[in-house]
Amino acid sequence: MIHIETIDAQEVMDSRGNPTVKAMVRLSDGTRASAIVPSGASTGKREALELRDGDKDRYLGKGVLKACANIKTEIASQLQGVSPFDQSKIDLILKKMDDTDNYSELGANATLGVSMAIARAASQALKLPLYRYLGGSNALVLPTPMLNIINGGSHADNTVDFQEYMIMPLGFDSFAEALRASGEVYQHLKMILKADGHITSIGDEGGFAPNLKSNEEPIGIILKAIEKAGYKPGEEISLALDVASSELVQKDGLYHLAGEGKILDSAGMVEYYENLVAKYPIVSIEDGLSEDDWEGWKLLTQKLGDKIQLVGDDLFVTNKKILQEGIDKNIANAILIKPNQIGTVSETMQTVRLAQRNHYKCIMSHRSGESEDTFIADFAVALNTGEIKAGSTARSERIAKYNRLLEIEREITDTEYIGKTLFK
Ligand code: 2PG
Ligand code: MG
Repeated sequence: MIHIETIDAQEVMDSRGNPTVKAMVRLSDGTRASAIVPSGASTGKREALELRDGDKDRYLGKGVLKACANIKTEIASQLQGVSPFDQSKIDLILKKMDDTDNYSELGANATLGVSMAIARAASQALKLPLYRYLGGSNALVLPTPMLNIINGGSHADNTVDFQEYMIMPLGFDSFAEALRASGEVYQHLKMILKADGHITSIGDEGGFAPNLKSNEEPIGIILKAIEKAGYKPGEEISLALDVASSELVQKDGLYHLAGEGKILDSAGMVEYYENLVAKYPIVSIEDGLSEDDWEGWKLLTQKLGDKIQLVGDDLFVTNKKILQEGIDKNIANAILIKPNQIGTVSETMQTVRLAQRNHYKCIMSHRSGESEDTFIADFAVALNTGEIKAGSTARSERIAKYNRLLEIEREITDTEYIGKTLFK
């Protein structure tokens, strides 16, 4: 029987130049695989803990040597000899090793790295693509991408309060066509910004980061870019926002839109969104209200829940218990899925299953600090999430995911791209 022989770890760099964990696994048949863990900037309070060394002499305190040491010693000793083909057992062992409910002893960067590396090694030992190993023969759906082409908030040093302005290429028959159209819009957006005298430097996720006068202005510019590229806004390409509004709340409990000098309460924010949705082809808003504002979320869901997708990211932090609370209280209708918010592959899958059983849409997601690792591309297909958020069509750590999806689309015979019916 093939078993896990060695587990190792190394501190490597992420796309923002911060250190992160790479976990390496070797199986008894000689198979080797590794995985690199991503890292967020606008993190939810209830996310699993990312263990950082705090030693200011190294990487300004952000080193991950402790997490790597946890992998090399405690985790390796518990998992050596175990079959790599029983992912839920492996992840349960990891969970039981940590007495806290957010991996604050081992670090979720340690547990997730190991969990992903073992899944990858297992798939390679069986000579199966990762999506097939994790998803079985029913893994067929190529996710519709949400491409973040204008960056603001804590992902860029500009005056735009909202974190992400995304395009969703819904009106296409394949992932490849959808990606091509998105790439064309991105290039036209660059030309428009340049012509209007804006800077075209980019933010953490590869989207442009111009200084604009309001949070509405980027929407108009993106619509122009869609048209210039020859596509119909709202038919072929729609818009999605990640407001990441937990970042906007200040001590007074109100939402401060500093870029346009507005201070709003929850009801004011909901009204703001109702106006935007009435005016523009917006199909999805993520974290429209803060993770602590569950009353506001109720109102938001009442007002817009049957019109557009309302995504909980900081709100649910990929946690099935918090998602269940949201389901019980009729809050949001979709969940962002970030494996490092919860700490293992199996727990991520449990949350997706709970969401899908309750007709909440799932969006597989990268973090703003990423790497060349493409696990989430395979994972999205494996779980038929139908949607993925992986940044713009620039910067290799973003493109790696899209290029992997192109590869998967060529590989699968009965592949489905369901953009046209996603919101019908
Ligand atoms: C988000 C993510 C990814 P971060 O808020 O959805 O786009 O950002 O990784 O910084 O939390
Ligand atoms: Mg978000």
